Amino acid sequence: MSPEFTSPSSSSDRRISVLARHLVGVEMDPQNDSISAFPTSGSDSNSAFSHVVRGPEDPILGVTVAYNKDPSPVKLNLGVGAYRTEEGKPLVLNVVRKAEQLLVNDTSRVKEYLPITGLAEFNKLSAKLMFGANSPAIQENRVTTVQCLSGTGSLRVGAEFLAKHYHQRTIYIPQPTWGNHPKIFTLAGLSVKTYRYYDPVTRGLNFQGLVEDLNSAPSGAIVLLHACAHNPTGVDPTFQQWEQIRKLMRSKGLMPFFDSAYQGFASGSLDADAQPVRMFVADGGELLLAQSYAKNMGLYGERIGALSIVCKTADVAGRVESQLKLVIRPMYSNPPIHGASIVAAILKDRDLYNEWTIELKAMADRIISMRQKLFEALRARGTPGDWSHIVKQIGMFTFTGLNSKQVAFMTKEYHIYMTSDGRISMAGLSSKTVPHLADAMHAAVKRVV
Ligand code: PGU
Repeated sequence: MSPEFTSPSSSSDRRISVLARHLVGVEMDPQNDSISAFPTSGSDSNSAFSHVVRGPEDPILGVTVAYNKDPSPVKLNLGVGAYRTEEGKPLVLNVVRKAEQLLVNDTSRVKEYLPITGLAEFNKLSAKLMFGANSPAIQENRVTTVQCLSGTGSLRVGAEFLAKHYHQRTIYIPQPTWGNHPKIFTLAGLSVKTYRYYDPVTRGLNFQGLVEDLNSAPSGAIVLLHACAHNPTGVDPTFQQWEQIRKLMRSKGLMPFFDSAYQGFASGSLDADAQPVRMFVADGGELLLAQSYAKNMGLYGERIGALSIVCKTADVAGRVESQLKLVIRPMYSNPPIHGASIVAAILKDRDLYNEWTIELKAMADRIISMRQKLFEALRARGTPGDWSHIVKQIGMFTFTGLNSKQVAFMTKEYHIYMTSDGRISMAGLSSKTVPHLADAMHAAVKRVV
């Protein structure tokens, strides 16, 4: 039913009319001075989308949405894996500011489209960063690297390529893993299965389960591996275990797909964190790698990352690249220029690169010191349980072992926001907020089972 109004005569009538229009969302028809309804106003029964149901918030990014709505002055966001300073502020690295200044000052730079594969210099430098300057795979031109939209975009492009051109469509992902993995891979056309990874009893790696599950995977299946600083568990295999995983995977012809979102955040060293990937490249076999600069350069919103595919020969790599272009072109045509230019400026200049490694190490060290502080705060409170996993786990997150009820309690009573699986982003914590978190965890463990 569309509301109809007669044309207003007096000024008070006009004001009432304006108010009425505001309230019911109707508009004057300039032709006959009457008022007709917006197609989308009032009841939604005439909308072509009236059947659309509201979707759920994202389990990770939705935590920030809830946090933003909370007016409490003591609220704390430990949901999203984003680095914060001791003052709780987002950080733009100094080296990034410098690189941006260089870019701004260079008036020869233009804003033309990049090629479908992105900035060539960025691609070369990204491959070098992960595989190492002397990597035979790079020297033999067996690697194709394409610039993508951060880690997520790199995973998606890699997955679509596999779904189109690889003989096996099943991808094994660790249990648990980053919540977006199964969605990315399923939508790209792969079928997702899991392999055992984490043992809640030891709060460590279930290596036996991992080996058994990969052993029984069909030959040629794709296996998603977190390159370092496993999300959400903070549990990584030792180098010895990586070597066993590599041998097992190669013997069964399983295809490694590395997700590297935290290079430099695990140990503070870019080279040490690249070691597992380099072990797989050194054996001459093939693999995929998704790289993200969101965390290690703090370029979250620039959406800058890369997909590399290491192939057996340069000829295969060239053909693979031609097909990656066909995946990318109808998806987003070509990638944005700014983030790639920042990364390239830093990676190609020795001084800027060194400065980056120092800033990166400082971020990693601050996270490690937060682990120690939280661990000590819980010990000081006599919080029941063994919390040594807080200092043993690696990277941005602690997988606390708190259950979803305890998490809900901490949010309700202490305004602490985290994902419902009990993961906390250590990078969101500071010396000032550790006592508040420790109080909340103590109360949660004591009062909620
Ligand atoms: N892979 C893993 C393992 C990740 O943890 C993340 C980000 C990504 C890929 C994707 O990062 P990009 O930003 O696309 O480069 N995970 C964070 C950030 C929030 C999110 O879920 O996107 C997290 O808090 O788990």
